[in-house]
Amino acid sequence: MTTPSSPSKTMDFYDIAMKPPAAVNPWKSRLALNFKGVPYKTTWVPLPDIGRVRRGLGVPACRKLADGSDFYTLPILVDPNTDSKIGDSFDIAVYLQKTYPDSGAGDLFPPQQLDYTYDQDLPPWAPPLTKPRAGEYAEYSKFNMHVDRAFSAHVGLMGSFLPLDSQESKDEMVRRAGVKSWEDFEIKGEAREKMKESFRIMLGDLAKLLSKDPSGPFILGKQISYADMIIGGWIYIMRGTLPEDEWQEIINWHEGIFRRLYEGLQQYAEVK
Ligand SMILES: N[C@@H](CCC(=O)N[C@@H](CS)C(=O)NCC(=O)O)C(=O)O
Repeated sequence: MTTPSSPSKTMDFYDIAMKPPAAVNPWKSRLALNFKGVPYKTTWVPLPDIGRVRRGLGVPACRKLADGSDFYTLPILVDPNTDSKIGDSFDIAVYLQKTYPDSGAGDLFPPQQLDYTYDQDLPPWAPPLTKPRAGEYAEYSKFNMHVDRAFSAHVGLMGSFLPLDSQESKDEMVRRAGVKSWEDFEIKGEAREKMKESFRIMLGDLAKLLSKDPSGPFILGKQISYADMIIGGWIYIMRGTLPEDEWQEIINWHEGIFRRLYEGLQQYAEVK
């Protein structure tokens, strides 16, 4: 198969439906798609329909539920230019870089060392989002896993504010988590303050990596890479979920280094 160097047909990007106009979830891929400047449009899938849609497209599950059964997730990217279907955000970024190396704003994976690990145990309700892979881009893949672990451990601060599109979508999450109601997801009072403090410490470690090149706002200074989108994807989830006062507080921690990253990525944050 010949691969077009710049795609002409519009790709389909599958994201979880939220109350319009919110886009909350697969921001890493959205930032990567916009950075590569490829044509795509979003298909919004209600949470209870993800399994049906993913199976319908013939894309195998990339996560497991705690009981070992398949966990059907988004994003998925379908590219009619090459007849490809990709069902994991890291794979989507690698696919875009390999298939369209000269498209858009540059290389998503410039070689770099990404010194950051998060080795604390995850709570049982936060099963691993990603597995690291060997070979090409292994450094980015390992970083992706550690950053996913670090934010997943604190996702309790955000979960109850997820602006899902319908009561059915909320009911599905409640059923799966084995809790009584949506309100049970909210972490309040002292427990919230404790989790925020742990979040502040975790972000402090990531801030060290981001401040390596003071010409910032990106890890490589003025040059954006997928590593910035790995962190930035989570910052956009925070933006779409945290209450305004908490968002303002958290985004300004550590001398505003994460606010500058968020602002630096805004040029690639269009929802199409
Ligand atoms: N490793 C996958 C993880 C994707 C993932 O876990 N997606 C979650 C949202 S963050 C999802 O689709 N959840 C569906 C559900 O909870 O039903 C990736 O990076 O694409």
